[in-house]
Amino acid sequence: MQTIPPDTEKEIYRLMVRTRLLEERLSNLYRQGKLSGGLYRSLGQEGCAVASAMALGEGDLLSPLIRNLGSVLARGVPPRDIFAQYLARVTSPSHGKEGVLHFSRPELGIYAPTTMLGTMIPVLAGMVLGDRMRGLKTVGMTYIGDGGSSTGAFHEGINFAAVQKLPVVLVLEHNGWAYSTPGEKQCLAKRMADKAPGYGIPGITVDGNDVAEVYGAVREAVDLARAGGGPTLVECRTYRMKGHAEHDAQAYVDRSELETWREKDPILRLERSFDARGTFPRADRERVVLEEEALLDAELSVVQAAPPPSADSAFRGVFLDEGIGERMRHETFTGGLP
Ligand SMILES: Cc1ncc(C[n+]2csc(CCOP(=O)(O)OP(=O)(O)O)c2C)c(N)n1
Ligand SMILES: [Mg+2]
Repeated sequence: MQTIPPDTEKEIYRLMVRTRLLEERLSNLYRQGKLSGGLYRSLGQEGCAVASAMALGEGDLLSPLIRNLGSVLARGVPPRDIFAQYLARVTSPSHGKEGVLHFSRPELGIYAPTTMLGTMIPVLAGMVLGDRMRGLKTVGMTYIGDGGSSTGAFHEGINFAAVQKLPVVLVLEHNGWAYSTPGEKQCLAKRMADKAPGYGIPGITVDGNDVAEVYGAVREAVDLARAGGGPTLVECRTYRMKGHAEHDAQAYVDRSELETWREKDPILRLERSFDARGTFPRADRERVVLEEEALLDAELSVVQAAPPPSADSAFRGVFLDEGIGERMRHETFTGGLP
């Protein structure tokens, strides 16, 4: 397993703090009735999202799920884009028409998830297949939950990626719940990584709240994929510390389970590890937290000043805008598109 370079480890710490503080602000806005839709937290899973995305290289592709705010921040999406999405401002990547993480930033290699769980696996497999046909060595990473790994799209996508030896890294966030359905009612396999040999690909299980383990395993999977070794399934054992979304009070969860996992919090774990090794002293970490607080406050006030989308914009960008469809059809028929 590869080790994390010291600077990357510090950056992972900063990005986990950013993710958590950003979600705390979103949670307050949700309670004030200011968000236009739901809020899906990644509390307790920030390490998995951030460390996996940090293992990608430049030009690689990533499609997040609802618990992967940390992944998109790690790929360079600024917090103001996230605030603007949730507050439905015209300045958001989806121009105020869609909330949550359903937006693309192709220049950062980020592609919006479709809502149907599992479907981004075949989509991403197709994208990296296209890149391979053009001679590029792009790696594609996407995520799936323990629940989502029961879908047909998961099976079709991973099987297709496997037989085509496509450079896909699938991070399976095994957090114990799929909405209110507990793990044992979802799948009888104790290790979700055991699904991988059924497709003839490597599967590895790591502690998803230990960023060193996540980064090491995912980095190895990325390197293997880029070298032509095909996909890897990386199962990250973690825990969903909040309900499915802010409107879900988690009444079905045993409180003692939350207490156990609170001790395994990924930020706390990394802080303890820094202390044990005598690297990245507490005072420096506190500075990071203050910097992140200031950044988020500044970005939020800019976003709050922006307007919502105009009513007539509802009709734009729904279908292919005029001209684009014509051009795409022409380029497809004449072989202009890859
Ligand atoms: C095919 C499909 N079925 C159901 C849903 C509704 N849904 C959205 S998230 C979710 C729970 C998913 O659980 P899991 O995959 O374990 O991810 P987690 O929420 O735990 O991160 C469900 C049932 C959906 N989006 N797609
Ligand atoms: Mg789950």
